[in-house]
Amino acid sequence: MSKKPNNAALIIVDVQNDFIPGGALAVAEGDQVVPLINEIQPKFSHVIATQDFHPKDHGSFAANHPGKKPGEFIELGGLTQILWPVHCVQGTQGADFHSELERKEWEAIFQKGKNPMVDSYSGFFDNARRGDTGLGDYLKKEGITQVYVCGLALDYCVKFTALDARSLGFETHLIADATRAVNLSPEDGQKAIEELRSAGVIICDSKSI
Ligand code: VGL
Ligand code: ZN
Repeated sequence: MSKKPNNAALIIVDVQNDFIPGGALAVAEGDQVVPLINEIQPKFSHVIATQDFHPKDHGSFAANHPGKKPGEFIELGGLTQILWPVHCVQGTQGADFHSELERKEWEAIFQKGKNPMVDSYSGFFDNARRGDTGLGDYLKKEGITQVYVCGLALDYCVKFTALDARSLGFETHLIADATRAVNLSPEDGQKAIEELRSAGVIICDSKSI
């Protein structure tokens, strides 16, 4: 298929070493999205990435709450927060993008999760919807009206990025085979797809791009 029009953007969510098998918050088969994403990048005139980029004192890390373990819940800044292993700490190799992920087409990287008091799954806003990364304004300024979302992890950052894109009025596509889920519960990935479909997100796969 030929190149997408200028009003379409690919958003690559958090394809970082800590989300790849062997990483601190490994997503099963997370590495398998890399060749698919590399294959479709040249089809887009706009390719944008997000990067989970936490300070080491981030409140979502179980290690910063004595006696707590990953998977337990706390209250953080008034929101219920699930605790994660330490991951994607600024300046560490775990926060770097997968080494085989092609980056030459990227025009911007939006970092998130920098405020220690609030987690940020979406590439647009933090979980309290107060902090704004600037991604929405950027897309609008570039005249983008359609976004295609892929990357890691389907049941967290990919899902919330796609839901926010939809709520901001973008025609939003999920490239389902170019994502993988954390699946803390076994059905979380499938539930995320159903939730996205109900919100008006179009589910597609990389071969149809
Ligand atoms: C993510 C959990 C914590 C993700 C980031 O990229 O999906 N999940 N931080
Ligand atoms: Zn994170």
